[in-house]
Amino acid sequence: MSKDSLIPNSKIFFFSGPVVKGKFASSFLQLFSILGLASVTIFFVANAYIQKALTSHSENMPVQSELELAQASQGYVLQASTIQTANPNASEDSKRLLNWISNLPNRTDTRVISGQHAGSSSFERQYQTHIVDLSVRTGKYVGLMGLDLAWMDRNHATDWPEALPIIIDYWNQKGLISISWEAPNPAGSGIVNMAQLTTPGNATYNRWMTELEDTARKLAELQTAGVVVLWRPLLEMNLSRSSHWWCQASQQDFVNVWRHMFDFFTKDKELNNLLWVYSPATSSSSTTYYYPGGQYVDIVGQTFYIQNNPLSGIGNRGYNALTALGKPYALSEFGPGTGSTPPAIKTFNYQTLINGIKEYCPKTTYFMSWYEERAIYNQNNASGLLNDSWIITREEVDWKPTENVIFYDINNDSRLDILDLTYFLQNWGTPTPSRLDFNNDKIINSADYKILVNTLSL
Ligand SMILES: [Ca+2]
Ligand SMILES: [Ca+2]
Repeated sequence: MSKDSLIPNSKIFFFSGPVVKGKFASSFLQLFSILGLASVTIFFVANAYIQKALTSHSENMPVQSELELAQASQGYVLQASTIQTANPNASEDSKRLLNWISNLPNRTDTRVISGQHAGSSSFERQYQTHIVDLSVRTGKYVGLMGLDLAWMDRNHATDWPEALPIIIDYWNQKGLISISWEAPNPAGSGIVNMAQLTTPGNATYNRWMTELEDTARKLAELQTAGVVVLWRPLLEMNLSRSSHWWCQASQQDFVNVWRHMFDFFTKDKELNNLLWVYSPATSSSSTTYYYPGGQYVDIVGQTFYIQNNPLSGIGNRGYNALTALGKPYALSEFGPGTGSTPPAIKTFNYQTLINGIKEYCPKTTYFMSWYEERAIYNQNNASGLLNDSWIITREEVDWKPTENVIFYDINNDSRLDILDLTYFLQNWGTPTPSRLDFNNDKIINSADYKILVNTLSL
């Protein structure tokens, strides 16, 4: 390549030159001023890659072999900056939604999805109070609606048909969907021998498989409707034995049951619309003990009830250990009060939650407020919470981009910004076929760089 053709464009990192203009320049300058040292790091990394590109690549890259051209038809070369779903066959929407969620902590605002659980039984009534009435009061719908399949099982035949159209409509209005599953006891009652759930040839196994079949059917109905689900099964597995029948199993038995469900749903049932949420209860020691592995989990979270102490102390009670797993993190079940005792109505200031997230757990990508007394609707300052600049409401859920954005969005977070330019430079020289070859001339060079820069400055 011609060095002269690239060097002038690299002036973008010095805030001069004609390529820095319009919205991109504005957002870049904003990022630079806010992120400070982080942007300086990007500057050095980017320049290092420019220098590497200048010295190690030429305009005259080899012509593609027939084999490589055949591979091109299989899709783009994946970039290191793309977060992979645990299920390799996850739908494109599932993959893009996970990347969007993963990148939320990179933002300066609109970075925490607001969530409200709407219960399980009598779902329609609970949806009306917790979600709709809340929107009437605040002018905002929460970005994420939650429910639990408990009380929607085979013994409660009317609840699921009642919930299904509400879920689909919420999704079609840009809302995200979280479904927990406090599964019925496959042993009927009492202690369950967890090893039996993955070993055919016993009555407990047979009942468990019947429950999995029934649940898979419901999730398949959502897949048919195009709904991606944040799927949160076997939650709070580190609580005391009396809390849920799957609690305090042996580590290996629990991991086996999780992986068995994962394989059954993704391989046998081809449910490619699930993002798998690992969600223990708050603990200073055991939040990662039952982690089934990065190949079986997309998002990590925890149940957190704050009592009178707004999120301080969460670092050593789950946040540090869970975020270290390298997955997006969530307050996947949140509420004021203790686990067993909810607060009185209208005694908790809900703005405390987002203020606590900013101070103590800023990597939080979403929260899911629990229902009834703990719900946003039943406590104070719902408007203060939902109008905070960090909060994402349903109107602000923007994971689904236009075709043009998809084409240039290298890190798949549905935004065109400095991160894409950084990743482009980091991946300079990627063998074609590559999505970095924007002009489709089988070479990744300064021409593609110019196209990206011009796109970002539109
Ligand atoms: Ca992007
Ligand atoms: Ca090219």
